[in-house]
Amino acid sequence: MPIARPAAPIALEAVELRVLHLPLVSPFTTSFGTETVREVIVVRAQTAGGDGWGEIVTQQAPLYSSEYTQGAWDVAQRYLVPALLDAGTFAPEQVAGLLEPFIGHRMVKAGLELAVLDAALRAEGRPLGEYLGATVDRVPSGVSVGIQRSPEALVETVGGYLDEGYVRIKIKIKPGRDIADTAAVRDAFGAIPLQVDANSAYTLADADILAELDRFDLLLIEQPLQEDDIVDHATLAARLRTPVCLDESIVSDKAAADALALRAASVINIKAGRVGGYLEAVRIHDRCRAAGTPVWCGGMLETGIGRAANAALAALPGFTLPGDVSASGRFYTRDIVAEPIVLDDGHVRVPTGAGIGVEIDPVALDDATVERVLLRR
Ligand code: SMG
Ligand code: MG
Repeated sequence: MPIARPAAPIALEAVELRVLHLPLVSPFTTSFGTETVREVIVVRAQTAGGDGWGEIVTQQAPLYSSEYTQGAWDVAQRYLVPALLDAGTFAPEQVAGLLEPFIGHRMVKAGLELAVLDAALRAEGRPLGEYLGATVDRVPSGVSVGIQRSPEALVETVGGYLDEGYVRIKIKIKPGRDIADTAAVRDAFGAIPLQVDANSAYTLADADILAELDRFDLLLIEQPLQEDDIVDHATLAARLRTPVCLDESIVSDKAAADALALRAASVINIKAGRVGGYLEAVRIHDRCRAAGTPVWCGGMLETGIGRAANAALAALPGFTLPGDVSASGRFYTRDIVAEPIVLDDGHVRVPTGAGIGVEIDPVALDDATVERVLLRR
């Protein structure tokens, strides 16, 4: 269902942007690199009716996608925030249209839209989950596990997360760290819900190796090939028994429609940042639900801001697989929100407070801030 009841317009007075550096509890390694500190941009929309918060989920370097933090920092100040400040009074549903002339930069657009949406919903006393169409009050929590030193170390790390109660495990793979890692986890833990994420590390020439994963009865393989390899993904999907799920390739509802039409994916990972916002994310959800295609909510190592919003999104009825919606403590010893997201019986609660439903911890926010700017009308 599209948004049942739109939000009331807000009068945007100023936008504060901050670059944060948040140390990770342990290094996070994917096929494209290792992160030890999360660099992220937090957005505060100051409106006549109060503040709203959003998060721009770019990474320091353009390795996951073409977006990166200093590029986001520049384009936000130079073009996107001024376009919103010039518009003055508008509804959250108008943000995407106001920013549409500017090509790409979807993570920036998503962060700005979320801040405006949060301000509007807080002013109305409406929770984001209710606004987006959530149908449950908690969501099953999966965890994304980075590549470890060895398959043995991976088993130990996965065991720790299972002990914490996570209901689904995703392991990162890359060429040379795929079959043995997956086999080690299957051998150690039996029939747990398990999936793998390659972050574009393979080509169609690797199809034989990827087909070896079929014997592990995985929930899915996520983004084996490059972002723009839609046809190759379709070719690969026809060869594998393991369902192919797209992440990086799905940059919009249109991209989702094309991928489904070409049978390039039978599952879709929805990330609001990657697709330009929570409203576009709902459109993809609606499309996939109508097509009978399962979706799940991806993660971008969000702070409590994006993590709370993701829990709301993941509560929509088409999210039939557990998402990468884990506890704040999965990545951070100290989140920037007053109520960190916690794991409760393998689930994360959908916040019930107005807007994103979590309050910012101003001291934690200040302590993590490395750059800050205020843009006014
Ligand atoms: O937020 O739990 C999280 C991270 C989940 O693995 C995760 N995200 O490709 O799905 C993905 C990656 C993107 C970020 S990698 C640095
Ligand atoms: Mg992924």
